[in-house]
Formats: sequence, structure tokens, C-alpha cells
Amino acid sequence: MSEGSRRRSWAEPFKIKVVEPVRMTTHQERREALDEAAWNTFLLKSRDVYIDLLTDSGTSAMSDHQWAGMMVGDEAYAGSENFYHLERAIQETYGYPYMVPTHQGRAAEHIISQILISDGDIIPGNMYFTTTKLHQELAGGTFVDVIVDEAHDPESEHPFKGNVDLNKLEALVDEYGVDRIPFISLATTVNMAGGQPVSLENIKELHAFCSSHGIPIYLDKTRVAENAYFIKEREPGYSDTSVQEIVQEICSYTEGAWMSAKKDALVNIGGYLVLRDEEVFEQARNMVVVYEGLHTYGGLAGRDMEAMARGMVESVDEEHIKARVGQVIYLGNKIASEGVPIVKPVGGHAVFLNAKAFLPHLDQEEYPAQRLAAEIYLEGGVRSMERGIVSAGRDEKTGENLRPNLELVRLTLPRRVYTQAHMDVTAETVWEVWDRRDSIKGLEMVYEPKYLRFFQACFKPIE
Ligand code: PM9
Repeated sequence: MSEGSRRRSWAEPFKIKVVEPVRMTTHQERREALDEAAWNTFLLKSRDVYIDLLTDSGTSAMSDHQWAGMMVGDEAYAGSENFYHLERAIQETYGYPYMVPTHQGRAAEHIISQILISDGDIIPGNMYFTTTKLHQELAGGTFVDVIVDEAHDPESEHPFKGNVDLNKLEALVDEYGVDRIPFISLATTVNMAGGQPVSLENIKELHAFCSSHGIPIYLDKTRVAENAYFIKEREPGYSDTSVQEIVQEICSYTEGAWMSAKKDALVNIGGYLVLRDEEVFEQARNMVVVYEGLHTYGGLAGRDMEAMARGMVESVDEEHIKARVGQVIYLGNKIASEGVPIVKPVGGHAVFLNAKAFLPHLDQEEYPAQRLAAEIYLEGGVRSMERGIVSAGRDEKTGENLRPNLELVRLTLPRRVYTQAHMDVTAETVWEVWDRRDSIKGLEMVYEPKYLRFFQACFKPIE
């Protein structure tokens, strides 16, 4: 579409055909809901939420084309037509020859971790992700962060804060030897760093290093299209390359990948593992029948696979991705315009508030980000998520709380769901909390589950 100089930089490339009413609540109702949810936004009932920015996972609005695809679901137990369509779409969009469907991303993480990792292995990666790291640990490995230092600094404006620091990686290889490093766990649009991209230059250097040491790269490509968009926008030499071509190039440097299709691929459920190595594929195809279902459905209905096949093509559409990331940047800039501290630059899928700077009077063990997420809900019915000390969990060996430098609240934007007015209300809600920040106290954790505690932990406010 041609754009004059007076045209805004992004706009939605769709119109709305179906609406879902949401419920407005009073402050009193929200306070009661929060107490009932033990001050954990994951435990709130969705009916009590006005604007739901908990996650972009499985929360996207599907297109009419995807919904039409749901009607041609082939629900045969074996050999569904939609499986073959999905396989073809993956080959064409990403370039991997083999695919094993799973019901969502963590199931694929489980399978690949069990296949590749042995007891005592070291898994280097560009910042941990909660479920990825857990599955690597459950398989006997230890995740080691090799992301660039800038990723841990919310103020750094580095355009590619997702990059791998090759010196850190080399030091790890020297210390443990290649035999104890089964693969590099590379993520595009690094979630816990604030939705920050990796550059193609860095991926190429990583590939050269890994090839010379015989270490394969496995990619978490959950948000690869968003990463590709940032490469197109920021990396010299790519402004005329399509997002689709950039996605293909990223994938070409990797031996395999897992995907939570609930994000980029615009579906409400779905995931898969993709591979180049036939032997690893054989093992994965066998394991999936133990945990998910036959290798031609992997825990999904035929209609889900069809929606995924269609959604992944839409995910690399230039106008779609520009509007998707454009909306996130709009919200980030708006919130920051009143001095609210956010992670810079604004990421691809979410705006991350810097809770340490927002509530500097709280100790990290008083869970400032958890409290801030709760206060934002209380203020305006906007649901967000903690990404700090609660999400980081405990050190496996010492049992101590891990204290990440990043103590963040994530306002995550579902794709194609909310309007610009919703973004404005979200920013206004954050500003209201910002205005009364000095009076906000911390939380005490009163229940802690063993795995992925952020999902189900219970808190009570410190009075
Ligand atoms: N991500 C998210 O909200 C949903 C669950 S954790 C709060 O960000 C990456 C980079 C993810 C991810 C999920 C998974 C797991 C793997 N990698 O949720 O199992 O962001 O489909 O995928 C969530 P599934």
C-alpha cells in the first residue's frame, strides 16, 4: 500500500466481523477477585478481566480464512489431509523437511530435550525461557545463559539485545568440551529479555562457530516472524528482503526447531517440532505416540492443524507483521511518554515495565513485579504478568531464589484482538498506578508449587 508522508506508520490490515463482549468491573469487584486469586494474575477468572494482556499465547483472533479451514478438518485418526497440508506449509514457509505435530510448544520441548540431552549436559542459550529451561533440566541438562550483557539492562537501546555473546559461548565450550554440549538453544524474539530480536549477522557468526565445533543449533522459533520484521527494519542490507525470506534464512542456519504455534502462527492451540536429521526425526516420531498421539496429529484435531497451516502463512504477511509490531510499539511509546520506566527498545510481542525502577523502595524478595501486575489489574481491570524473580524460580542446587536483573511486568498483546482505544486505556491505567507508586507495598509468597511456580503461586499483600 502506498503511504504519503502524513500517513501514520502502521494500521490494521483487517476489519472486524465478529465481536466478543467484555465485562467492566468496579474497583471493589476487582479487589475481591484479586484476593480470591491470591494476588496472582494467572489465577484470575477471565470474566473478571477487561483488557487481557496476560499473554499472546493462544489468544489471537483467527482470520475468516483460518475459520473456513476449521470446517475442512479431516478428523481421521491416521493420515489426516490437514497433517499433509501442515507439513507442506512448514516446508514452504520455514524450509525444514521433517515435522512432528504436538499440542503446544512445551510438548515439543519435552520431546527434543529427552532425545538430545543426557545427564550432566550443558545447554547454552540466549536467555532462559521458563518451560524450555525446565524441560532441559528434567532431561538432565543445565541451561547456561550466553546472551549479550545488554539483554540484562532494561535501559540499553542495543537493536539486537537477543544476540548470543560468542565469547561467553567459547568460554563454555573451552570449560566443558563439545561432548557435553549437545546443542545451542537459540531463541528468536527473546521473550524474557523483553521480546528482543537476534540479528542475522549474529546468527551467521554463531553458525560458523558451531559448525567448526560440530555443535548443532536448535531454534525456538515461537516468534520468528517478529524477529524477522526487526531484522528488516534495523539490520543493514535487509530493508528490501521480505519477512518470509528472512524467516527462511534464519531457519536455514539451524538443525531443527520447536514452535509454540499459539503465538506467531495465529492459532488458539498447536505446536510442532521440525527437523533436518532423519535419525532424530525417527526418534521424535516414535516418542510423540507415547505422550501426544499418533505422529500425524500429535494431540491436535485435524481442524487445528488446518488453522495452523493457514495461520503460519498469514504470520509472514508484510502488512500483518508491521501492524502487529506497530501496535506494540505504539503502546510502549505511549506508556513511556509519562516517564514510566519500560524495557527499551520496545519488543515484538509485549511492553515490559521495569518494576525495579517503578517501585524502587521494594526489595526483590517482596516481589515488586508481581505486586505491580496486581495493582494494574486493580486499577483498570487490565491483566498482565510477572516476569522477574517469581518466574525465575529457584537454583536447582542451592534452593535459593534466583534474582534476575530483569524484574518486569509484561503487557502482552494478543494478535488482531484489541483496538487503539484499548491501548490508550491500558496506558492510562499504568499512569494511574505510576501516580500512586510511592504508596505501593510488596507481597509475601504463601504457597509455592514445585514446577513453574509463577503459574500457581499464592501471595498475600504486605500491609
Ligand atoms: N510462552 C508466554 O506467555 C505461554 C506460557 S508461559 C507464560 O510467553 C517460548 C519462547 C514461549 C513459550 C510460551 C513456549 C512454550 C516456548 N517458547 O505455551 O507450551 O514464549 O505453547 O509454548 C508463553 P507453549
